Amino acid sequence: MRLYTFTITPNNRKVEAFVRHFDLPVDVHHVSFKDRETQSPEYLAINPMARVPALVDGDFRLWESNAILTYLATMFPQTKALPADPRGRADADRWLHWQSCHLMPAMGALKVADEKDVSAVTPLLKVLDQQLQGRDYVLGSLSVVDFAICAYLITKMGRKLDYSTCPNVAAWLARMENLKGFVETQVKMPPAAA
Ligand SMILES: N[C@@H](CCC(=O)N[C@@H](CS)C(=O)NCC(=O)O)C(=O)O
Repeated sequence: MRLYTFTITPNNRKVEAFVRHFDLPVDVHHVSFKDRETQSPEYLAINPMARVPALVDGDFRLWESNAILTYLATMFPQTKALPADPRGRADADRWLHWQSCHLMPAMGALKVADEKDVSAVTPLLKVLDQQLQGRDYVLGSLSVVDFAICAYLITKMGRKLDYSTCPNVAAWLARMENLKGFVETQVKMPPAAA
C-alpha cells in the first residue's frame, strides 16, 4: 500500500499519524506541491480531485481522509480502531461525519475570518466535551475517530482555542498529542532568521 500525503495539514496528518502509530506496512510518500505533483496525469489517475491524502492498494485507489482511515482500520484489524458491530460502526461514522461536516468548516472559518471569533467552534467543543465525560477516547477506546478529530484541534489554530470550559477535551488532547503517531508527525519549523 502507498499513502500519498503532505503531513502539515490535518486531513493528511490524521492518516499519517494513524499509519505511524500502528506501524502499518504502508509506504508513506510525501507529495511535492512545488513540482505540482498532484496536478500530474499520474496523480490525477489516482485522485481526480488533485488533493491529498490518497491511498493506493494494488488496483484500488482511495481518496478522502476519513474513508482512508476506515479502510486502513478494516484492513488491519489488529489496530482495533473501528468497531465492527452495526451500532459501534454507526457511532464511528457519526463522529467522522461530525468532524468533516461541522468541525472542519468551523475551523476553516476561524482561519479566514477573525481569529478571535470562536463562536462557531465553542458549541462543538462542548458537544465533544460531553461525549468525553467518563471516557478516555471519543468512542471509549482509541479509534479512527480520535485521529480524525485530534488532527484538527492540534493545529496552530486549534491550540489557540480556550479549553478552560472543556476539561475533558483538554485532557483527551494531552493524551492524544503524546501518542506515537502524533509525536512522529510533528512538523518541525525551521528556526526564525535572526
Ligand atoms: N475532504 C478531503 C480534503 C482533501 C484536501 O482538501 N486536501 C488538501 C490538503 S488538506 C489538498 O490536497 N490541497 C491541495 C490543493 O488543493 O491543491 C479529505 O478529507 O481528504
